[in-house]
Amino acid sequence: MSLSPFQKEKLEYYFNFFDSDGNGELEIDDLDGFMKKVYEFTEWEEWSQNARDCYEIHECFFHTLTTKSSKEGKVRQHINLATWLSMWEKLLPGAMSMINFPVWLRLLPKSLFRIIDKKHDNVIDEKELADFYMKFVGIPKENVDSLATYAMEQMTDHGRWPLTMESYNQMFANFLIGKTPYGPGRFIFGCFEHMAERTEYQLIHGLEELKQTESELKNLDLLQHSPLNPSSIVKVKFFRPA
Ligand SMILES: [Ca+2]
Ligand SMILES: [Ca+2]
Repeated sequence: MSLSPFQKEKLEYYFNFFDSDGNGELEIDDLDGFMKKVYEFTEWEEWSQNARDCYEIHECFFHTLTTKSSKEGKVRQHINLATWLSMWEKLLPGAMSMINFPVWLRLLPKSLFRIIDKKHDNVIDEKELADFYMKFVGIPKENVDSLATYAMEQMTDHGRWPLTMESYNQMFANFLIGKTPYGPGRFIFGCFEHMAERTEYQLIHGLEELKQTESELKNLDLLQHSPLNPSSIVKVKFFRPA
């Protein structure tokens, strides 16, 4: 399966998200730098249960990543972007939700949810999301508030479906699986709005892309809520007229 340009952009961001030393490769040495960022953001003590859980999940992620990418019996110690993308080309086909991914990947959004949910009330609110966008993703302060407001509207259908662990997982699956820049999963890291603007008009001109987007959103909708309930987290307003 080939990745769409938007998927490549998202997955490249996700690669850099873990490449804490910025050397263009993922390796076990990135773990400490990544965890340092987590400790600074969450203010967790290193010995706390939250910190240890997060460390274990990401240690397993880095180890499995290198093992999975081994070639001809040789374990790769360093994963470059091309290897990372080809891993996703194998993992993504047929996946519709996080449950379709191996455990070592399924734990990542759960861990990220715990990182963002600073108040530990099992729901991500707008302030927490804004804080994450600004301090962890590095989105400029002047853009963060309006972005977080819009992101929360889109991810919760204007507050109807709070951003719990369950719905966050579905957003994260849409982040990984969504081929077009119109699903709510683009707000996981909040830094892809330029793609939505750039391709806004292509959507209505490209029937194939429209069908693709519709089917992605339909999948998400079916997973999110009962098919009997017409209320959907995904609104038609993604399809803006030219
Ligand atoms: Ca690195
Ligand atoms: Ca919270």
